[in-house]
Amino acid sequence: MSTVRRAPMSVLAVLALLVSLLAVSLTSATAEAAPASSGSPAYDRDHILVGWDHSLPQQARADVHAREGGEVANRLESIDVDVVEVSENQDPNEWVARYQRNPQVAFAELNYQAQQTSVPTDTLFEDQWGFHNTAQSVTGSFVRGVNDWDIDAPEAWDAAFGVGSFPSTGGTRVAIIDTGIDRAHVDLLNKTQACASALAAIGVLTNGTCSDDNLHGTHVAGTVAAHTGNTLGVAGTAPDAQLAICKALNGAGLGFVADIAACIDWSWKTAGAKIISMSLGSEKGTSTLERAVKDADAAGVLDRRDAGNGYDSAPNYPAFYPEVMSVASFNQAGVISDFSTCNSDVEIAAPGEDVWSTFPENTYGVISGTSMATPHVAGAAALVMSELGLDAQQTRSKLKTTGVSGLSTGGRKECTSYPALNLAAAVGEADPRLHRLRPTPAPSRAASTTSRAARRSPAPPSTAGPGARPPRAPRAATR
Ligand SMILES: [Ca+2]
Ligand SMILES: [Ca+2]
Repeated sequence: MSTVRRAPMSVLAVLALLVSLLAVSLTSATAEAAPASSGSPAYDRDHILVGWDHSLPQQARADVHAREGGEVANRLESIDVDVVEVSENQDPNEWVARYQRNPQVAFAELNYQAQQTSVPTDTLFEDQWGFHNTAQSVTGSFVRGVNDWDIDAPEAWDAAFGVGSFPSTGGTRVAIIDTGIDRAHVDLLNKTQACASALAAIGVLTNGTCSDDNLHGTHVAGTVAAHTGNTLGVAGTAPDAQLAICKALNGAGLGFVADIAACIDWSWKTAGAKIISMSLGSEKGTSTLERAVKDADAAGVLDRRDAGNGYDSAPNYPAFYPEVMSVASFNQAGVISDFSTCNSDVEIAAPGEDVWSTFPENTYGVISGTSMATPHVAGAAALVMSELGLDAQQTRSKLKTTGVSGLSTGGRKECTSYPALNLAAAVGEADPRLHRLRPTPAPSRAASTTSRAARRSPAPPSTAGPGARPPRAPRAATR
């Protein structure tokens, strides 16, 4: 598969134009900016903007300025707006109010600061439509995307970390119960703070060993917390999150309830995780699993679990327990995935089709499944917890209430239009108006030296634990 993609020239041109406009507006501003307060963007303390009706004569404008004591620093003639200097130590908000009261003034407003939303430098970011969807063509995908069906990750990262900053430590600890992890993957290096496995079917844990002999767990881990902005590979939903990995599924993607329960217990008791991400499931509910998730819940740990790849509405455990937040999958066209289980238990939907993330041995690959949606929600929960200081239940509620409506059910009667995860809304993006200023990203995609194992698809492992229904497979790599 080619590693070089066509970059539409029109998009590139638009990008360059927007970036240069924004750069000019920022670098030419020597004025001091007032810091953004909650919900309000930063603005220029030294100037306000005063707009006129085109018909108002110059002399009348000058009279208004004379009356208000304003000096014109610059005239934006084509749009009839004056940039007016605010006297030293005076509040531009008061100046705006004063000018607004003058009937000859069409409008007066603060000179807000705009900034470019930072798009991380990761070479495969353009394929990560779930973070930022511009209807780009995604390598390995046949789905035609629809603009902005994504979780608005760049906006969220800006709000959380500041523009251009992607810290790789300091975040919430997320446990992943799966097939393990390639800890040495360059995009996951030093991310794993605790590691164990339980594979003997009897719930006995071995500490310090959690290597991934499948690929599923490594892929999930990358979606949660891959190093971001490191000019390499993929970005992670919560770049600063730390991982606790418990391997309860073997190389074939299968595991037993006793081992999964032991891992749940380990995740919060020993590994100190605040969030548990489980991309596994069984159609059989068991009291053992139920007790394990209830205990974790009582300890304030948030369980994320995919709703299953059942193509139907049958309950899937442990997702179906009320303590566990279950996650459905949607695609880059804003449609609930055909493989996603839909039932009354689903609380939120997240990107789950054609998801690019880390594969073992420093490679990357694209796979689909509710397994891929879950780590988006787990990562989002991690970011919300650390940024807003919320507990598990508050985080769960925040993710749901800030979800975006309008997902298509794709005509499936068993599905409803679940809220679509929106990371920016969940962490409280500073200024939603920046959406409109956001340049279309066309990150330079120089031939990557990183091996890009496009669709490395070995026999797809079962998503699931015991008794799982093998996924129907309209697409090859559904899991
Ligand atoms: Ca977006
Ligand atoms: Ca990366």
